[in-house]
Amino acid sequence: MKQIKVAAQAALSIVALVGFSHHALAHTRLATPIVTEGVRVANDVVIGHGCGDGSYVIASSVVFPDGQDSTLKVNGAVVTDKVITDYVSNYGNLYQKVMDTGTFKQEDEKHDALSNTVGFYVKDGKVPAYYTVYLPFRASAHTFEPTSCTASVKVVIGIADICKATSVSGFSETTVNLWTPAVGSVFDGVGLHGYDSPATLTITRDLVNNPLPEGCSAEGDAVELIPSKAQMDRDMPIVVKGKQWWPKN
Ligand SMILES: [Cu+2]
Repeated sequence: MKQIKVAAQAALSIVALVGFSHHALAHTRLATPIVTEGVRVANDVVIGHGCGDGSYVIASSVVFPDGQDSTLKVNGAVVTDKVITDYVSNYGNLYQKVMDTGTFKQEDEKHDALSNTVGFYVKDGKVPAYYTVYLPFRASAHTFEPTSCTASVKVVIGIADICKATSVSGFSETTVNLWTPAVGSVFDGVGLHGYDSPATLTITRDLVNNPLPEGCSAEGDAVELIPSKAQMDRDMPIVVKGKQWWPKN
């Protein structure tokens, strides 16, 4: 009997260890990270855990590449003489927040000067660190340019899960989880455990209805779209009624 008790205690302490190590938990990713072109998808940002000290997630900020000054990569190499619409003919304003104020009481989309949605934020929440949260949004159908060799497009997303609203200098494992591409913005999170580990949405070509044209390689081109430093610095902050709430100034 005594031996069983010891074993049970050991098991309990393993559970406790795992529980306190957020590295054992999932990073913030999309519920449906791979979709097919031409299909509109109800998707979610899935927040996997709170901050390093077990503190609550109180807000989250999401940025999609606007396709204006975003970095384009084709088969891993940066391309500067093309634009995203050479590959995805309808790129722009494809993402809409699905309203859901059950967990975070306040939310809004972020729009660029042309009213295109470039991201969204949620705030006024109090999510226990061990909870998983879904932030619903809709990704409209992406249409691949039929004359291009595009086989897939990976859209790189910038996300910040905020546990304490601080200034940039206050970013740490206990105040924010940054799931952003390292593009040199103040949201890179150098040294934090989500460094350069962004969530992505990959769209694959519908090879039945939109086969690769002649002259393409058998596997086609893998395209990647990454938000620019300028866009990250401009669009990651949470601004409510003209006033920046995060990061604090
Ligand atoms: Cu993590």
